Amino acid sequence: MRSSLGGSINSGLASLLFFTLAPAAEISDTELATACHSVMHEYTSPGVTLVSAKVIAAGQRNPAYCKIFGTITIDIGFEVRLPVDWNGRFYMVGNEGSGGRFNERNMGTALRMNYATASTDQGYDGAVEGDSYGYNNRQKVIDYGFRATHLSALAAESVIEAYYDTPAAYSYFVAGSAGARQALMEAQRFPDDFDGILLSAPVHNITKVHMWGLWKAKAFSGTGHIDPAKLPALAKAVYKECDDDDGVLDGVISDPLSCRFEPDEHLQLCEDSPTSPDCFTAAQIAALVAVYNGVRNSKGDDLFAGQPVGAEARGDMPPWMRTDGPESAWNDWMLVPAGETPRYLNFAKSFLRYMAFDIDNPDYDWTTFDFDSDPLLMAKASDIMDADDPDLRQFQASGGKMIHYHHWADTAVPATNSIEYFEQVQEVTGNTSDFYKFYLVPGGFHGSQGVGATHVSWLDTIIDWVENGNAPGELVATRDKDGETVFSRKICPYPLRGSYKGSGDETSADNFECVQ
Ligand SMILES: [Ca+2]
Repeated sequence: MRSSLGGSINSGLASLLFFTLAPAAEISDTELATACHSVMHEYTSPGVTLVSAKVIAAGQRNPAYCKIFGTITIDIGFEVRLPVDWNGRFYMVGNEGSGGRFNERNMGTALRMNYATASTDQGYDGAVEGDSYGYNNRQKVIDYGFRATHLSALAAESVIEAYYDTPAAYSYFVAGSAGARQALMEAQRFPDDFDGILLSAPVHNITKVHMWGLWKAKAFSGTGHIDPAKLPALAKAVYKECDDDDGVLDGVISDPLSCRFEPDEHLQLCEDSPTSPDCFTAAQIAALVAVYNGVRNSKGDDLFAGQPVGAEARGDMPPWMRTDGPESAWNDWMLVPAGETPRYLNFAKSFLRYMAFDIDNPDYDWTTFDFDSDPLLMAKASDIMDADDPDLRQFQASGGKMIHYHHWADTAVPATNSIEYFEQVQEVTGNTSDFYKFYLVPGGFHGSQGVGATHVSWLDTIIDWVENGNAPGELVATRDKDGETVFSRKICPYPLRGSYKGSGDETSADNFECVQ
């Protein structure tokens, strides 16, 4: 079901046929360089310009590969990495954060597994254009929204075919967070681009996720500010109410939605010393209620889901957060010390200044955002950038398969936001089990294992579904430390959830079952 640009594809590389005939070791550096360069010189496709082609020798962390950089009319940049020892598949990666550069890290992961891989810059060079690239520039916003990902996917597919003289047998899009918005865009708008899509923690309705950022920032400003030193007291109160709801006192809250945690009832109110780490003022409790309940306008309409409980305790953070050790997922994504700006607010500020409204205002003051009137003013931005269309019937009809998962203790994007999307798709398509599976993973933070068991062989699972027709059901997740499994848990297709059977080793998934 892969697409092609329909351009003139060079097939002059048949003599090398790396992955089918000749072992990599028999190809000389000169032959490899010639093959890599000839793609650039001979490939033609409307609107696509290949700018450079370089052979990268095998290193400690990468196999030998041909690295192609190209542009697509006008501002879209893309990169394709073509391993000499190819597994016959295409693995496109999504972007991170605000985009504007290739996702080197994830391309590296794909390359080490011998996939041909590609990344787009989403139509702008972040190092040159900064976060103001969309300033009164609709075309840039469309590139970022969906066009750059789609056109880069098509260009990469055709470059792969030109280089290897055969198309990729299967194509996958693999991404989390901001990149998972691109993944859902592909399923919604370009259902023939990929055979398999694996996505996690999507920022799919990006206008709403930024609105959620503003809501958090407003709640925790002024008298609502809470110093992160109070997090242990908050975590203790939450876990006291809810840790054993799943039958096991294990530091993981498996079903946050069944937890009844009421800040005004379960937290200690400060009487004499509001700076004490053990208590909360009335204003701080009101801020917590607002954040746990979610975004509301003045009429009380529900605009965005609230933060599920279970992310307050310290857990493992992803390496890119550059922390010294375990931290609460509320650090930085919820609470910051007085005088600091949380990262989500910096993202939201840029978005409101240059992307959100029909006429951009670089001086836009985020504190003026009106939750009654301003969501409507983002309608056009939403049409372009929100990957929230629940109608996946074309993706289903084309035979695509999609696995979507979300860690329950994610504080960058609440898992409830994914639940809402999945349920909307179910409403449109009925039973999704032949093409779309959704999993919630208890205890995981955004992009890290947090306090839970989150290691699941997701990639093998989507490949087995696409290539062998084995639809995934119950899965097993492990929590690993220093190469050893500390404990394992059942991961269940939504709406099922894992529950302790009541006896047996609590560290083994065998003693858990998926229940309604
Ligand atoms: Ca528990």
